[in-house]
Order: sequence, then C-alpha cells, then structure tokens
Amino acid sequence: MEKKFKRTLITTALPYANGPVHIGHLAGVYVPADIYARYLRLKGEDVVMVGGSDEHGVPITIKARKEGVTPQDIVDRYHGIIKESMAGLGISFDVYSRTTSDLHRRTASEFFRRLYDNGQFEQQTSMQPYDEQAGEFLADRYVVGTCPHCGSDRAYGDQCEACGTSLNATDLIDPHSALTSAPVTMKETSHWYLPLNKWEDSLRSWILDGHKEWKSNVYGQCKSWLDLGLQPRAVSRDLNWGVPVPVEGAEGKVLYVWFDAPIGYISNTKEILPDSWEKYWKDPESRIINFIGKDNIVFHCIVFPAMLMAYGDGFQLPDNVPANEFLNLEGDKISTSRNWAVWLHEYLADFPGKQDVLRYVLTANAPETKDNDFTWADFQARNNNELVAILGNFVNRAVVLTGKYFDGCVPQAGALQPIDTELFATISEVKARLEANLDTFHFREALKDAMELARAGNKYLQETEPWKLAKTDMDRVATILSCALQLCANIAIAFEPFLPFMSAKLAAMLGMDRLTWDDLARTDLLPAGRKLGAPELLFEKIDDAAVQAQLDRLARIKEENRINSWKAQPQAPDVDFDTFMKADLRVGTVLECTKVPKADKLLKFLIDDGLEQRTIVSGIAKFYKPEELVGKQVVFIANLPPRKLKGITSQGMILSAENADGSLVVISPSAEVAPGAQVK
Ligand code: B3M
Ligand code: ZN
Repeated sequence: MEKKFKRTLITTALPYANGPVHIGHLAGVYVPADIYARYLRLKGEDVVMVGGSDEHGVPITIKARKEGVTPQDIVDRYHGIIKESMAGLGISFDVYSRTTSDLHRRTASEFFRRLYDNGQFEQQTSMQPYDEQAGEFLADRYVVGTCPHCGSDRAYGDQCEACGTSLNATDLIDPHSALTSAPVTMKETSHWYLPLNKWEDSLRSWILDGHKEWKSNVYGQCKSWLDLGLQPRAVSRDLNWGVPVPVEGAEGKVLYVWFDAPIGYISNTKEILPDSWEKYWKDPESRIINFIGKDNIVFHCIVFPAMLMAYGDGFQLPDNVPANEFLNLEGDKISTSRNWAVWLHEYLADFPGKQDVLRYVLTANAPETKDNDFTWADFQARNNNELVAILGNFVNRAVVLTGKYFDGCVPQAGALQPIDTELFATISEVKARLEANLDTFHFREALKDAMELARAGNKYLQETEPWKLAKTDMDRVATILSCALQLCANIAIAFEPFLPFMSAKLAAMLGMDRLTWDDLARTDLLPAGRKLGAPELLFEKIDDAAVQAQLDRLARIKEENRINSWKAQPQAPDVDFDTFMKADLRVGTVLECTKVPKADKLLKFLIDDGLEQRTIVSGIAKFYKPEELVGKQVVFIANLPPRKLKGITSQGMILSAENADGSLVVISPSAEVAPGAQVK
C-alpha cells in the first residue's frame, strides 16, 4: 500500500556558484524537480521546493585567484546570474538562497557543533600537501605536477585532465604549488572525521531493504558503496573560504563544502518557513525528495543521511532520490571550464519567449536512465515537428474554426450527440498514465502521455472534418468544436507542469482562471457561450539560421579549446650533426609573389638568392596575401631537388612555423641581411 503523505519537501542540488547554469544542470535536476513541484501544487498538495547556490569549495577560490578578485565577488556574480536565469525559465522555487547567507552559516556551524559535542566525530591527523612559501595547506586542485601515467606536466592533485586518470596529490611526479610554484612538502594536520562505518548497518537496511523502489541507477550505486564498506570521512579542510570550524584551536579550518552544502537544504527551508520548517523535516507524515545528478548520489544517500542520523532530533531521511544521469552536448561531455555548454542565461537571451521549447526538449530527452545527447538539430526538429506541428497546430485549428463558425464563442454541443465519448475516454486514460508516470518520476514518459492529448485532438479533427460538415450539419460541427475546445482546456491543465508558459497563454485564451489537476478529464471545463480570446500561436518555427548561429558558436569554442590545449610536439629522434649540416639554409628576398591558379593553398615566389633568381612554390596562400610578402626576406632550403607543383618547378622550400591554430608564419631574419646569407 502506498504511504500517504501530508506534505512534501522538494530539494534541488545546489549549483556551484563558480559559473552559470547550463542545460546539463537543467535536464538533470531543475526541470524534473519543477515538473514534480508544479504537479503536486496543481493537485493542491502542500509542497515546498527549495534551492540555492553552493558558494563554498575550492573551485570558487581557484576561479577567484585566476581573475584576481575575491571568492565573494565570484559567488555574488554567479549567484545573481543563476537565480535570475532559473526564474526566467519558470523554475518555481519557493526559495532560492545561498550558502554564504548568515542563516546558513549559523545553521551549518550549529550542526557541526552539535555533532562535535555529542562525540560523533573522530579527530585524525594526516600528512597533507603544504606550500612553505605561502604558508598554506594545498587542496588537491592546487597541487600540479607530472602525471605518472601519461607524462603530462599539467596534471592536478586530484586528476590528470590529459589522460583522465584520478590521482592523489602524492602520486604526482615533481609536485609543486599552483599558488607560488614552490615544491610541495607534506605537513601534518588534524581534521574531524565522520565515522560512516558506524552508520553502515543502518544505511544498509534503510536503503537496500527499505527503498527497493528507488531508481536502479541510484540503488545500484548505493549498493556498491555499501558493499565496499564505508570509511570515516573528513568533514573539515585547511582553507580560508567556507564556514569556520566552530571549535577552539581550529583557526584556518573550515567545514568541508560537502558537509555544509546539504545543510543548505535545511537553512533554505528555515529561510522560507521560519516558524514551520521543522514540520517538513521532522514530521513522519512529511516526505523529502532530493533531485540531484548522478555524481551527487553518494553524498545524498550515504554521507548526508549519516550526518542526519548522527544529529538525531527527529530529522528524517529522504523518501526518494531520483538522480539523473548526464546530458552531453553535441556528442561531447558538458564542461564549465571548457565552456562546452548551452548556458541558460544565453539561451534566454538568444531565444526570447521560448522557455517552453527548452523545457520540452530537455524533458523529452531527459537522461533518466542513461546519458543522453542534446543536439541543436534535435532541438529544432522537436520544436518544428512536435510543438508547432502537433500541439500548436491542434489548438490553433480548434480556436480558429470556432472563430469562423461560432464567432469565437464556445458552441453549445449539438442536441443529438452532446459529446464524443471516445475522445474523453482518451483523456481519462491519459490522465491515469500521466499520474502513474509523474508519481514515479518518469517525466519523459509523462510528457509523451501529455502529447497524446494533442495527437488525439489532431486525429479527431482529421476524422470528423468539421469544415466539410459546416454546409450541411452545423449541429454536428457544434459538437465537434465544443469537444475540441474542451480538449484544449484539458491540455492547458495537463501541460502546466511541463510547459507552464504555454499553459498560461492557452488558459488565458480560453478564459480559464484557475487550473487544478482534479479538473483534468472533465468534459465541461468551458461553458457554452464563453467568448474566447483572439487566437494566438502557441509556438513558432525555429529556422535554420537560428540553429546555425548556435552551431557556429560551438565550433568557435571547439577551436578555442583546441588552441588552449595546444602542446609542443615531443622532440624528434636525434639527427647526426653531419646530416644536419648538409641542409643548405639561406635567406632570400622576395621579388615577386603571386597566387597559383586552381590551387587555393599555393603561392609562387620569385626569390633573389644572391646568385640568381629562383622560383619556389609554398603552401601558405591561406595565411598571406601575395602583396604582403613582396620585399620580405625569407629563409629557404636551397639544396632540395627541384619538384613540380601544379606544373611549376619549385627550387627549394620556404620555412614557416606552424601556430597552435594551424596557421603558418613565414620565418624571416630579425634584421635585414644580404640576399644569399647562409643560416648557421
Ligand atoms: N554543488 C555539486 C554539483 O553541483 C554540488 C551540489 C551540492 S548539493 C547539496 O555537482
Ligand atoms: Zn595523465
């Protein structure tokens, strides 16, 4: 038997305020959470959805240092962007706060102190990377060195980005500090650890026995963690950004970001409901749902629950943690640092009024059971072929035909056959499926269910053809359009959780002032005689140019990333000196330079080489205009055997250097020399 709850607290993972939010965050967490919250609200349930920015942690300090600003500057900037853009997409948080708020810092500090006072921590000393010059301990990310696996000299103390291997700072060859470049030493430090092992049995029975209904990706990850056996975990760090450890003698230490961030869910609830927040956390008739991405499962299913159990005082554990997998972008992993993302605030600026298109595509493509890919081609196709051609088209036809035959007023269904029962049976079936899918967090399927309504509407008009009956049987036309309009009203309700902007527009057009889930599948949502608003298109086509502009942007980013990650080629094998000396390198002056017809890469040079004039063909036409090179001095290999290129005999080779972006730059002496001068 399903347990009945009185109220629901929906939490959403707190995005790090070291960058804006992107489609991966949205598809994984915020869009599904928002669908669920809106659905429960439509059902009239007591629901609170909390969110906020995660403003502590090492990545924020790194970004600040890179830009020469304070961590507070960074989080102020991104918290603002994140909060505004989420509101722009209609993510209906009841509160969107931040972990640098006083309330949060106090709440997190008090939480730690209670565990400390109750003897829930173990203190342990360990050797940690230290920068003598800066006088600071170094987080793993601040240790750089050579990767023991691939030899890249840009590996970090937690990972080598060149080969993807996870590392410990102590694995690196020649580790040095990213702060000062000083060699890293190891120094003893002491931290507080939460003994997760102590909670292992309780966690095991709570999850493995008690929550077999959880999504298999979540359940499976928990099981493998538990099967490996849990270890004590450090909950403090040597860092100067975060919530200070509230214990004497802990100067310079802060709470580990993953200790304070989930407590943010509590502080956010307190912020919005200062008097009744405890009900949502402690009343057994309340339930908590954590929406997160798959990389956060262990923190939400193991670490935070252990913290709550250690805290006691009636705190409940989450009832469900419907974590999603990842969304990729055009086949590549989304990455904030590589700027490989569709940023929400940019989307909203580039596609004004199209919030629902993004919500639709991210839901239809949600990475619920496996990683999925976002492509702009799919975005365009789903908009044009589904939202415009199916949903928008049906509503538009119903409203326009009503305008044509009934002066824009909802007709009284005909006397002989008042409603088409089959059509309404479809709505009832869809409602049942929608509920089953929404209740179990299957939002992609639920969206397909809702689309069934629009498909049924199109089919209905196609089969009944009211425009043909208009000459002979207006009674029947009245029934058909009345039914079609009632279906439109049902669409406004069913889609509200998914496409709230469309739903509001449609409801306004139909004169509906309040939408409730209970009304779904009713046949009398619109009274006969009601005057409809002017027909408005719900969706419009997205053209190729708009999509191409996005693809061009991504191509530019790819190119920038390629340049930024450019590395010099490893040195070639040794060449013996005598062999090298055989190459006769000389300087010549360019007398003439012209394009080679029908060869877009080639330029033909006439060179004064000090002895005579020689012709050389060189593949640098993409990078120079011929006239730019006339009069310049270039370095060439004089004693190569002549070669024919496009019918021209080339007597030697002009030397160029290849830049990171693949462009070629001609080598010239740094001051003018006599033509024919040898390069030694
Ligand atoms: N900020 C990690 C993340 O964005 C983290 C989530 C905190 S939820 C309490 O993946
Ligand atoms: Zn490596």
